[in-house]
Amino acid sequence: MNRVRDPFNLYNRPGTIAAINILRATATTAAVEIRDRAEKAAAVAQAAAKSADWHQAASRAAELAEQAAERTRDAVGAVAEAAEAAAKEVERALDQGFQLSTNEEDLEQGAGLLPLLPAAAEQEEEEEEDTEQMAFSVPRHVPSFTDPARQAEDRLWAAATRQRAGPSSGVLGGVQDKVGGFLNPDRRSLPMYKDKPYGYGPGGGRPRPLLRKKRVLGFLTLVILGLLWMTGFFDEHHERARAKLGDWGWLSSDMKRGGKADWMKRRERVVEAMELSWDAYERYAWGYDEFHPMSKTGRNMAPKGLGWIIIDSLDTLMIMNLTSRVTHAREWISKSLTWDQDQDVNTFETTIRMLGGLLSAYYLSTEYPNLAPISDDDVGAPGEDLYLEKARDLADRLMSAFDTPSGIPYASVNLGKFQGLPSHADNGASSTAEATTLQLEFKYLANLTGEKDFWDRSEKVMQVLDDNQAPDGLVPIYIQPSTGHFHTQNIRLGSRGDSYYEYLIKQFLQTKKAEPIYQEMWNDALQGIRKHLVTYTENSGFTIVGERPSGLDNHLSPKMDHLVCFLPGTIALAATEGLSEREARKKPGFWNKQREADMQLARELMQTCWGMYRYMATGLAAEITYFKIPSDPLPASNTHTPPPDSIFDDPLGPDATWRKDFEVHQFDSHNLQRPETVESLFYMYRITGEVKYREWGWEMFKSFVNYTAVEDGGGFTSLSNANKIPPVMKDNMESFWMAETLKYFYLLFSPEDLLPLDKVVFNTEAHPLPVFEVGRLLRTGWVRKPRTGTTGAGASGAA
Ligand code: DMJ
Repeated sequence: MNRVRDPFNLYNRPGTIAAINILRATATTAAVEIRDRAEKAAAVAQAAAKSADWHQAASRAAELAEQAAERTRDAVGAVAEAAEAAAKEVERALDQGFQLSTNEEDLEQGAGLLPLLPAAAEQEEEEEEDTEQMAFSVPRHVPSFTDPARQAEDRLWAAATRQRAGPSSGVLGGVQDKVGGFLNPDRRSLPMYKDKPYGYGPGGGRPRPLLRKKRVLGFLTLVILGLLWMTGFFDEHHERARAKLGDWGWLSSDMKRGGKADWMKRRERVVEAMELSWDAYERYAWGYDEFHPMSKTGRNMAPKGLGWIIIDSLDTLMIMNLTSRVTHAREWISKSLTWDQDQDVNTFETTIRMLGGLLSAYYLSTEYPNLAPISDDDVGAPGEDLYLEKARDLADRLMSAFDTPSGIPYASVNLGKFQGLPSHADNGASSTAEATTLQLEFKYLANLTGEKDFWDRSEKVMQVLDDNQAPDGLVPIYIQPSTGHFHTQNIRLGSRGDSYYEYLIKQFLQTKKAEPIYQEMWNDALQGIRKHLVTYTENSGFTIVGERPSGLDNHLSPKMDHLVCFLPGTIALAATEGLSEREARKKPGFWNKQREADMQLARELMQTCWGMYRYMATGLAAEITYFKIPSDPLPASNTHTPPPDSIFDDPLGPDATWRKDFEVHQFDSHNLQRPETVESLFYMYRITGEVKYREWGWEMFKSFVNYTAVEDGGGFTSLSNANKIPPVMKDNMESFWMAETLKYFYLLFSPEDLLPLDKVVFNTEAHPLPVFEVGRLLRTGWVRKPRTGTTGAGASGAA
């Protein structure tokens, strides 16, 4: 084991060890980040000097330099916080009568040596012992909540978040008072890293000679902080921190002068919500697959964890340019993630969240290197393919789900055994949406790796399903892997049905419209939706999409899952094929009556989904909403005028007529932080350019912040009842809160050229993947069977 001298003879003082670890880790991360930013800015500045277009290059260099300065301020702030906490712990030790060793002989002989990297060493030992893993055991990189070092760390961090009672004593006291006070007027509200593994950051746990002696480290920290403080360096950081906290109590600065909304400021609020969510997870449940923000605990879904939250959130962190958090996530993926576990997982969920998340991270880190740049992610450097390697490994395991008699994938796979497993329920049937929402991911992976099997197996599913010739393109929600035939007659656009439709049009767009077969299937389905599922409410004429639980020839149930609210955005995306409505209307030979009607349907459904939020006490939609429709439902083709948007401002409040069209049952009144409505608002705003969609999104975002924020830096949580104030909280943060909901809010408030819709397709978990060209190897390998007719008489006749 590496050792250094311990002149203070502090060995076996867990508090001290923890303090030094925190200081060293924080300082290392800060130093690396500062260096990287500065190097990048310098490189661009040099290029600017040589560049012909020096104006543009110089302004880019200035931008980077500003970013570097901002990161530097943040990083130095973190070092200062850690220094203060560490110093307090040392003071505490000294207060307890702890003596410094001055014995030269001791020092010469190395007595009282302090082990380097104690956390890492302990971990190594644990790894050796820990050969037998039990289901749901705690992974290695999650700290034990009972070990003494952890408790000492807890004290440190608690100390760093407590308001100072008075001036502290000891060598560091005066500086701490000034720095601490300057940096953080209300420390309890500022989230801090707690569970960051020791040595985290590029360079891992390698000891750095300069930093070995804590006296040198402490001295250097003090000198740097002193110099920076004297030059007024902290003033702006202080302002920034205070502004952030002040603004959170809603929301004075989101308007420009003249009463116009400042969308960039509103977008910043979303970044803050993301930071709070991530930091809470990082602090209380790092490495776990589930996060329970109220009890501040985590839980795993597999013996060593699956990275469920880390991987699902990664591209949102990248898009928001939260570099240090991306670095931490990447570190975990590099050091702790393994798919080699004897664990059954859901094929669909693992594909859309984990495979989709990794592929998206790969795409963003290679195609948008300026988003959250990480130095060792550069082309040519080791580790550049980390995300792709992990994706490929996972995909190989998930492919075992497709080993079925029909080619329809099984609901689950055992990752470690490479084994597909039929569902335990539903007679072994798979959900239709689950079987048909894997294609974007596997096809992109085929494109990246050249492995045709990924393409062929996922495409085959579409053929087997379509061979059933579902009337009017509407598919029952279960399908049998053993036969390839549908199971039950239940048809809906909510759970188990939804993303089948979504992936039809997105497959068409993913391959630059080279596969018209999927657009045809989408068009059939949309006509089927109009014919069988769309109707209007009784009092105010809202447009809804109901369900046919007993097949197309039986009754229409006026029920909408929140999940159905992906539909307005997807209809608009299909109508313009990713263009803005203005461009689409101008494009020669493109616009027609059908596209016009589709946009109208998208607008009307969007309004209904917005109404589902307006109806609720918290302003947050329920999981399921029922609607009042006439006993003989009106067909979509009926002459119809949707209500004006101002209907939601009705001064009659709870007695407003429009409210009579909505109904939420108590057991459906939960809100799971779902993304579908803000997802649609994002598409609707991008495509129509109508600001009202942004405004609706802003109202929703405020409701999330007001009613789902958890005290004590816990982030945000789901609600068990969103229809009462205060709401009943549920103590669970879904991974799609950071993966999807916050990402779509961010994109809704962002300029339109960020991830343009003609360049990317978002998978169903909001992970952006690029559009690409099909080639001779990877192209459509099947044709549709001729249709034999349609069924049902539409909403009116069949009800
Ligand atoms: C996410 O996992 C995906 O959006 C999926 O398509 C539906 N369910 C959740 C979000 O509600």
